[in-house]
Amino acid sequence: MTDVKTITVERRGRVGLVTLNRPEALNALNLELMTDLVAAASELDADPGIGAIVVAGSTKAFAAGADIKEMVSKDYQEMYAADWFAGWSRFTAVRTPVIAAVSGYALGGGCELVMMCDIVIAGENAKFGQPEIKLGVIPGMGGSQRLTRAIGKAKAMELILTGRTMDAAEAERAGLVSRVVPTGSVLDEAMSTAATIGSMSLPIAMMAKEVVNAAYETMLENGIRFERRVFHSTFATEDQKEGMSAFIEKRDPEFKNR
Ligand code: CO8
Repeated sequence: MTDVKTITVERRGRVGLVTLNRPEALNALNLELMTDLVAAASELDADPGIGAIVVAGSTKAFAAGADIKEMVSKDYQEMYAADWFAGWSRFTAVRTPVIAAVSGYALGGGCELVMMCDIVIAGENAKFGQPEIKLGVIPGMGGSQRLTRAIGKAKAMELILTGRTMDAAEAERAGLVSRVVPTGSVLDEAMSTAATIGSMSLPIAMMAKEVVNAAYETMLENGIRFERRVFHSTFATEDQKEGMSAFIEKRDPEFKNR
């Protein structure tokens, strides 16, 4: 597979490694990156020589969210018409097991991408959170639904309503991550877990993934669609413009409606 700008793709034995590559924006998930990542994951998924996929970021950031600069000036009509983020459903349709190797920030859309993966190996420096409320929006890539299922309502409410981040130890206690390892070992641990899965029967691993997801995802689709529509409607508010502009201008937001 040819490398594209926003990601790199490698095949190591039966493991496909996709590395997010927008260091200048802490791997913020813009449309181009989403398209590239979804295409790469789909291509690896279709390859019977690949038994597991690892998605990794950099040491500083797995991904610091959806790209605020790309979204700041959009209005409700544009968000709704483009069905912004709907492309991620192709990532969750991947049948091959996917492991997130998380170091540094996994915030907003980055945390939501982590939760779309099947196994999460986190470094001690990992930080998880849904800070969208500070930007005058809400999670839009499944965070309100998946975080609530992963860590329970009380903790999900606290994180989503305050924008507070969790460190790796808290995320492990809460059930968001599979295992915490020293930051320098995250990729090795993720690759070795992937190699173990890759040594199993691929169709059986796919079946195992499918049945676990049946427990986790029943009724999830409706919730995801509802969340995305409400996310789009935040773009009809002045506070979304103010929250996102304030981030880009490196100042505190002055929300009109508080
Ligand atoms: N989008 C665009 N650019 C970003 C993002 C982002 N999410 N995060 C960081 N960057 C950029 C910064 O603007 C900066 O660029 P520049 O050098 O041009 O000013 C560069 O990356 C480095 O960032 P910082 O200087 O801020 O780095 P720090 O180490 O000081 O801080 C933080 C790191 C704490 C991670 C900080 O960058 C931060 O708070 N980022 C935003 C986190 C956030 O709010 N994420 C949620 C985004 S909204 C979202 O994900 C919604 C998802 C669900 C709905 C989907 C929406 C599309």
